[in-house]
Amino acid sequence: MKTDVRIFGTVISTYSRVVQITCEESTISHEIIATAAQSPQNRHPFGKVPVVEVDGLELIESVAIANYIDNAYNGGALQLSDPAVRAVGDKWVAIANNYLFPLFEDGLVMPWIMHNVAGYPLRREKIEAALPNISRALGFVEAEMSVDGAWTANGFSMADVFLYPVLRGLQLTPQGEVGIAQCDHISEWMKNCEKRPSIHATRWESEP
Ligand SMILES: N[C@@H](CCC(=O)N[C@@H](CS)C(=O)NCC(=O)O)C(=O)O
Repeated sequence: MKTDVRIFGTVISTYSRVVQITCEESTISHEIIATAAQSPQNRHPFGKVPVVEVDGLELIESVAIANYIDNAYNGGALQLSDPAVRAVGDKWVAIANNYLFPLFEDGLVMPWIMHNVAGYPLRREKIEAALPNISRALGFVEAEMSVDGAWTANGFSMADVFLYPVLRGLQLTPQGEVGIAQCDHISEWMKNCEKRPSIHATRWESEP
């Protein structure tokens, strides 16, 4: 039988997982066709992954991809309907994509991947330089969650779909694990997300 969604991206990738979680939530089939961002096969005009094929469309940018799949196959259930509540969710998706992901990826996730997977020396100076900003970012998220639950007060939504893989990638690094363990609200939210079948079904191979 034909797979509904073809994800051209790296197998262990934050944004491939965003698409995978959305497919699981929408109960449609999906597969990853392993494609490195820098490979000549990658069709993304800005050299990012994933590129997604669905319904004869070729889509890029995870917000557009996830919203399309949710709208076409899930009745838009991951996008909150009340405009004010939706604005809060959209704010958190934007925070995840514009601030948290670049900070975590550049400062901790990639240095550890380059070290553990590609065998390069660990770039300790890069990690040391990034840690204060990463701590500040985690502190901000933790404080927001402790006041009003931030995005979590509104049930599982697109904000969770984006924030979970971004924070999970960080948590899989030694310093990220320690940082998140110090944040009670973030830790509890992550544990709750992990009970969700879509999160469980899309675990990375590298996850314990
Ligand atoms: N704005 C893009 C970001 C995608 C992105 O940054 N993907 C990462 C992998 S998770 C990537 O392509 N990294 C390789 C690179 O930046 O060279 C989206 O939302 O899809």
